[in-house]
Amino acid sequence: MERTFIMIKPDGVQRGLIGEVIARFERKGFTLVGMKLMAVSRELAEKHYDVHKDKPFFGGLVEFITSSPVVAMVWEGENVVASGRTLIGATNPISSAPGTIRGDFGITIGRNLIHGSDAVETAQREIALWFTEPELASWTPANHGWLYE
Ligand code: DAT
Ligand code: MG
Repeated sequence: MERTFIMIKPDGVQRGLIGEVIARFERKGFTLVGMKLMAVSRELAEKHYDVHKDKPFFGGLVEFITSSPVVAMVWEGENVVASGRTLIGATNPISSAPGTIRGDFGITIGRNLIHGSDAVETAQREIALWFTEPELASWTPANHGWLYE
């Protein structure tokens, strides 16, 4: 079973979309194995977005992520990394399809509501960065046999 790191960004929390986002992952069939609402330190934000440190938007991105609480989550399921990105939609809400989280609720790239790991290796790195092992619960939902062959 694969795991991915999903974060509802400050705009999603401030706009009251926590439940909306969780509902979409839940009804798809994915399993929530970790979740916390937290203020993000500058150090954590910079580490999380390290790959973008030389981009012109890096400073603004770190400011934004540290400006108000986020909801950090780990979701589990078959191909949840790629499938999670599909649920989230394209980075720029101009191009994110209706029916995706960004497509339904976002207008601009700098306020695109949600983060999702872009690859299995990235997910492992991000989960280790945001969560400790005891914060993650391994469990099998009762409907497992109705979700997977
Ligand atoms: P994603 O979040 O879809 O993985 P990314 O990794 O390319 O996208 O960028 C990380 C975040 O940085 C993205 O969600 C929003 C912000 N961002 C990316 N490109 C940007 C740009 N050109 N201007 C402003 N913010 C940008
Ligand atoms: Mg990314």
